[in-house]
Amino acid sequence: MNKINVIQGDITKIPAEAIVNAANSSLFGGGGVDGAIHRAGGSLILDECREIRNRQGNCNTGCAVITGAGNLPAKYVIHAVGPHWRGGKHQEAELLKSAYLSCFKLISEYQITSVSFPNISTGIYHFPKQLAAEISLATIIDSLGENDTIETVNLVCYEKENQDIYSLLINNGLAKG
Ligand code: AR6
Repeated sequence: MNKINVIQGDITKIPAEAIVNAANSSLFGGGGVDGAIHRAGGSLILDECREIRNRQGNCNTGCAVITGAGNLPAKYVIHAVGPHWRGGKHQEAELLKSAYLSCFKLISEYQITSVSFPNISTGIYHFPKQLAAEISLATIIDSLGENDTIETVNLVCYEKENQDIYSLLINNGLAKG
């Protein structure tokens, strides 16, 4: 039985088989949750990101790659690149959905049983929080229906506002596709 948990906290402190990072295309780290994950995980993660870049170049917006998790309480980090919000007419919604779907492709491939997601794109990339939560929740619920291995999905909100948005959506069954 799949379970979605909405948790307020620091994603680097919550054990899960995979932790999703809100990365950028360079995969070289940055601020926000990306900075927190690289700081807590140690240099091994950046080394693997560098290898991936050498192999395949940038990770495009809407795509994701997977590395080990270094010192984090996890086995994998899935680095997903969400869109930078530029007013809403630049395929931001589709690209955010694609970032979550790319994570689920890797979750299936690596037969991952538990995963924690941050609120991708809603910080430094300024994606509106309500719309982002609707897209992520709908995409996650759809993906859970097509995935045999995943048992637990943690929606880890650093900000209480995001936690409240998710809780309301789940309680009211308002997730939109
Ligand atoms: N645990 C959980 N969530 C967190 C944490 C944490 N430790 N820290 C921040 N958040 P952001 P983006 C939340 O800015 O908008 C980086 O420089 C934060 O409150 O981390 O996708 C990358 O390298 C927000 O709700 O990611 C990119 O250049 C959410 O994580 C760029 O930022 C996402 O905020 C990506 O921007």
